[in-house]
Amino acid sequence: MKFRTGRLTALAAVALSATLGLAACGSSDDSSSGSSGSGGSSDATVTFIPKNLGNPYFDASDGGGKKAVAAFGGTYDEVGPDTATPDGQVQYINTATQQGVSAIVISADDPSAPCDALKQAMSAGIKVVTFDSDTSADCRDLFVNQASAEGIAKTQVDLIAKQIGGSGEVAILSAAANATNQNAWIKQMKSYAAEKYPNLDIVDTVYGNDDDQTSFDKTAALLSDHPNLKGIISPTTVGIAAAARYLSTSSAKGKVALTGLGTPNQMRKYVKNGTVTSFALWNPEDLGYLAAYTADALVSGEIKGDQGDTFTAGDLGKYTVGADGEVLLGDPYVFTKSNIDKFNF
Ligand code: RAM
Repeated sequence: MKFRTGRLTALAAVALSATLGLAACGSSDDSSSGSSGSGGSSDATVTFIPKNLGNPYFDASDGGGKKAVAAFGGTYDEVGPDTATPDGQVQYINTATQQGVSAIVISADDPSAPCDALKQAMSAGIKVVTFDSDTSADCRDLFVNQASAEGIAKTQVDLIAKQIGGSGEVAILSAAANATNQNAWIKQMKSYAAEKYPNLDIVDTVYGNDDDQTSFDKTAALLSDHPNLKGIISPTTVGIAAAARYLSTSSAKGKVALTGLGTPNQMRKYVKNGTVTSFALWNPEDLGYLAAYTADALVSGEIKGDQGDTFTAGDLGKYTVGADGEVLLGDPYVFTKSNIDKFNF
């Protein structure tokens, strides 16, 4: 997979400086006049809209986007809601459309709530790229997918199965109930678990809304509602960090296993103190970087977005548009005590 630690360090520095440069909330306008990278149109204005601001995952992914936009010489902006609610992104899409940006790059909180606004943007000539969490296919030009849903699901179920010896009660602590990405992964996790681990029962799915406190409270409720619980899968970076924080000071530490999708920087201390054995993720910086270059390839006319179209995404190299307008980043990566210190995002 495209997961190069050398580049990670540089990207982490960019992500950090992007984060530090952000206003507490709202917009981080930044015009760049860097040198032209491979395949770039050089003057695209690209607005990133994350599911929510203040989520370290999107600080990292949008930081990767900012680096890409600087490399091809465009103008980067990031705006978005504070909470991941279904229609919270609509006003930011409308503003970007009024501003006449070249492209909107969005991780959607809901598959359909932002659709009317995105369709208006597209009819105004704006290229729309979803990344991380897709909309319905008719509301965007392309979707930059971090990894296949099957791969993400299988990785997490195999991790929890290994940690609990293949049998027992497991619960899922997800993000928002409408999140396209988590819902696709949960569906695949349930069918894969039923087939591969007949003695592993997924007994509950709860939603922390990608909010730290809600996710923390939902973890406490899961433990009291299911006294025989052996494991939790949290396929969201906010959820797994909050669940780890709860477990780390509770009597369930070391007894109830926890895995899912997390960032190494948020999870490091819980891996080191024995609350968590292993978890997974892709490189969110690479994901944002690829999404920005995908937008630029559409804006410049290098690609139309048809299946089989190819383009170069700066340092990441060449990509091909697959079926259903998808561009795939790579495979999930598993973090453990023995490799976590190699990563900084
Ligand atoms: C959270 C968000 C994001 C998801 C990651 C794994 O940060 O829900 O959409 O991809 O977790």
